[in-house]
Amino acid sequence: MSQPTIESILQENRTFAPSAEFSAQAAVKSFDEYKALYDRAAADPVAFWEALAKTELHWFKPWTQALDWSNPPFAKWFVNGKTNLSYNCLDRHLESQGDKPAIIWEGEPGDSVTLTYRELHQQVCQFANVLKKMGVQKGDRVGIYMPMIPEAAVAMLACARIGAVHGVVFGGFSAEALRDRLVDAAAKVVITADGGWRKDAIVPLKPAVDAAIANGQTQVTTVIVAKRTAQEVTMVEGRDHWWHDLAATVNSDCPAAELDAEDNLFVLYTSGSTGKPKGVVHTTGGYNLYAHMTCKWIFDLQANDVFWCTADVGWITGHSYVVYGPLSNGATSVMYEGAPRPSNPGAFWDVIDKHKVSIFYTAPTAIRAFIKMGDDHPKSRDLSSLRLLGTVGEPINPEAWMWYHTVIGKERCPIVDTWWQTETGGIMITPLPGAIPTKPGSATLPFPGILADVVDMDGNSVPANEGGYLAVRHPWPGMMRTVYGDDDRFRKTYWEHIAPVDGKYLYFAGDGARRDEDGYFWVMGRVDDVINVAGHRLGTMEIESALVSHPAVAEAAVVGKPDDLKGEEIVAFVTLEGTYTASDELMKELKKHVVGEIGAIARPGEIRFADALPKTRSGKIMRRLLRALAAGQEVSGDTSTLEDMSVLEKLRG
Ligand code: 7RM
Repeated sequence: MSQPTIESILQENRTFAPSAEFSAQAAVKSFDEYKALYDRAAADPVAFWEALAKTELHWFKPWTQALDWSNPPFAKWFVNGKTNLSYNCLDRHLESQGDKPAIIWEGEPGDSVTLTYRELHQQVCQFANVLKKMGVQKGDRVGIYMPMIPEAAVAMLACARIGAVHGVVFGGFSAEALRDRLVDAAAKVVITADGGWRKDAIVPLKPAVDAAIANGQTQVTTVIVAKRTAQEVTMVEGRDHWWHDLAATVNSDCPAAELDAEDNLFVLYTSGSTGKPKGVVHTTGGYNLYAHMTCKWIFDLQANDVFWCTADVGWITGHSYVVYGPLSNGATSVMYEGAPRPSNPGAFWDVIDKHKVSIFYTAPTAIRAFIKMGDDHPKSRDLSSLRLLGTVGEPINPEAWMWYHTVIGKERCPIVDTWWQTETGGIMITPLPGAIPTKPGSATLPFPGILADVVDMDGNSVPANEGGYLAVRHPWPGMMRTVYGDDDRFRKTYWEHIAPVDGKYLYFAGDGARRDEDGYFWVMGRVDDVINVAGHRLGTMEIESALVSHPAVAEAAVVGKPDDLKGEEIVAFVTLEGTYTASDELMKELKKHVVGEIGAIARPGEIRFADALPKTRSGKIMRRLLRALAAGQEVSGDTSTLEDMSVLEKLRG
């Protein structure tokens, strides 16, 4: 091995198998069945995906080649095949289940709307005609900056229907962040709303669009505004139009365009730790197949399931598991506008109770927030409709996993801890819930057809329980195709970090991980965040987990601070559970606790108590900012994705 990667220092040994009842009804029913499926797919991944593409999706015209990998790292899947994602999500379900709910939407103030497949199809066709009328053509980029209302899904599906490329920008982002993305994508049209409801207040959106366009950097000539909150907005004559006014001028007859499998479907921006956000490009056929299959098998979709993924459509999770995955499968998808808030900390449990949600998919950061709010909220609602739980976004610390398992799942629901990225299009490492026993904190095993591994810098697999780089050895249909307008950045960021082995390219995910003796993956955090203590490279996850396993700690983030002697010293930022207060005693106790859980090597040199940690809007801790604070430096680089600027001010003290 040319250089040490990451050392693994924490072990978690509990195992949870699905119940016999769950396995019996699941798509994949046993570990042996998973293993056989996995091995068959691994022996010939292209044949595996090709067979599924034939049976699971509608094609106007078949492909001539399933995978073209002659020009790595630029993959083409289902070459020359013609299909349409909106057709696969809507039209093909109309005859068999036109009256089934496609989207159950719940607004924060308690208003709700159910759209059947037939109704959603009608709205999508109508809005696709609006887009055409406004001059949107195949290949044009369309910005979507909306709250979580059904129109957001309608707008996405309408773009997909006519071959326009959507670029959804999370509605919580600032006008500047929106502008950067609109400029990069050269979007001419933006779809927005007057505002949305969040935490009992109206979040205005239209003014941010106006500000993003104001200085003339974007190419936007048309803004379409859905009415949600009905507060006063300024409409610019000739540029701005109300959604409902335009819709009244068109019919809802709009056949799905026969698109090429490799036509661009969307661009979604993801912030790297440095530099400007990358526009991750996904294309039509491969993405559709991947979102479809992962949603079907991982969430074990059955005819009567009510599936709720809490992600905003501004994130990849919202693209793949609020809109495209569930609808492609003909499932019922719940969309919720709001968030748990002081006036209703049990808001999520109300949604589950009211709509009889059977599958619930959320993020560890949300789960830790629920724990902090107390068990009374979930315990006072009827959660008996739940049968399966999922998490995504970060490693889930075993404490949070156990709480999710007992308090929400009543020890009855399997938990799928799903590892994936904006770049991967869909879930990559995950339990199949009826087949794979889970271990708290592990995303377990790769999805069939995904040749994931933990490797060193030369691309060699590292032995069991040694840390290394999470990588994928073979292309998969849902993989990103490039960085928008920057092929070079795509190649350098993801494919050249680890040297190609025998001319074979490996996808480098940027995460550190280890595999245990059963081959289970344990993600240890971003390799950019690794801390180097006296020559030992430690991932952030394990130390944070050890801290959170102390009853006083609600959340923890650890970073390295330059140290003359050791290279780096560990600095831990910690938020406390409600009943605890910061003290020197507690600090000493926490340091001792980490030493007891992991060993002296992981002893934090410093512990700083904080009210809150700096997070991105999707809940990921921004350790880059904490690193600067710990080192006493000014925070530099992009902070536009920070959820709450005041958190940073407070930490600065
Ligand atoms: C889906 C999403 C991707 C990064 C990824 C990891 C981290 C996501 C897990 C996880 C451990 C998980 N897309 N990550 N899921 N780490 N266990 N189950 O989050 O592009 O926004 O982020 O998130 O570091 O590389 S993303």
